[in-house]
Amino acid sequence: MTHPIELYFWPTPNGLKISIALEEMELPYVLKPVAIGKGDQFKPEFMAISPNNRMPAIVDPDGPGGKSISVFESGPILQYLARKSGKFYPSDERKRVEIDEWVAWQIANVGPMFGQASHFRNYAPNLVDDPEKIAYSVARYNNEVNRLLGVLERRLTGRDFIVDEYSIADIASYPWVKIAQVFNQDMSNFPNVQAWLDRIAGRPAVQKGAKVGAELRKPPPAPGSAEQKEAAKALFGQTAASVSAAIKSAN
Ligand SMILES: N[C@@H](CCC(=O)N[C@@H](CS)C(=O)NCC(=O)O)C(=O)O
Repeated sequence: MTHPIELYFWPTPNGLKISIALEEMELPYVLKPVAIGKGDQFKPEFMAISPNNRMPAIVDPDGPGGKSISVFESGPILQYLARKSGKFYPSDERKRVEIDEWVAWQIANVGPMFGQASHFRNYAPNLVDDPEKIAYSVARYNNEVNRLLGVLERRLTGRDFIVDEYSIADIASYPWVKIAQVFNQDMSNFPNVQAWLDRIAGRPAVQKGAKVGAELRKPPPAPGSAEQKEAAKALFGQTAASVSAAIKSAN
C-alpha cells in the first residue's frame, strides 16, 4: 500500500510550486498547513524536517528503501519528486544538467528577488513610518524582477519551455513569474514570457495545483490590526536570537 506524501505548505508561490508538481506527477498527497503568519514554522515537528524555518517541505513515508524521508527547499523537493515519479526530469545527463541550472536559477534568483520585491511593496509600507525610506528598496527589487524577466525572455526565444520540453524548471518559475505585473512590470515587453505563462496556465494539473490552499489564503491583515502585528512578529526582523526564542515558545 502506498502512503500519501505529506506536503507542509502555505499558499505562496514557493508552496504552489510543489502542489502543482504533485498534481502534474499524479502523486497522492495530504496537505499539512504551515500558517507562517502565526508562527507554525517554528514548531518543533516542522523544524525537525525544515531547519531553515521555511516552507515548503515534504515527508514521503515511502522513501528510498521503503523508509520515510523528509526534504526541505523547493528545488531539491522538485528534483526528488521528479526522480520518484519519473516525470518532467529526463534522465539524459545533458538535459538534466540544464534543468538543474534553471531550477537553481529560480531558487537563487527569482524566489529571493521577487520575494524581496513583494516584501517592500506589500509589507514594508506598514512597518516603516516614512514611505520615502523604502523607495530605494522598491526600485532595487523591481529592477531585479525586470532583469530576471529579461533573462527568461531571452531563454524562451525559439523555445516553448525553459529546457525544450515542459519540466520541473518551468514548474519552479511559473508561480512567481505569473505575478510579475504586481511589481509594475509591463508584460508586453516580455512576449515570450507571456506566451510561456499562457501555455502553462492551460494545463489542467497546473490549474488544480494553483488552487490548492485557496481556502487558507486571506486578504492581507489591516495595517495596525492585531493580526498584522502577529504576522509581522512571526515573519519580519528575524534574527538568530529571535528565532531561538520563537522555537522555545513554540515547544
Ligand atoms: N528557498 C526556499 C524559500 C522558501 C520560503 O521563503 N518560504 C517562505 C514563504 S514563501 C516561508 O516559509 N517563510 C516563513 C518565515 O519567513 O518564517 C524554497 O525555495 O523552498
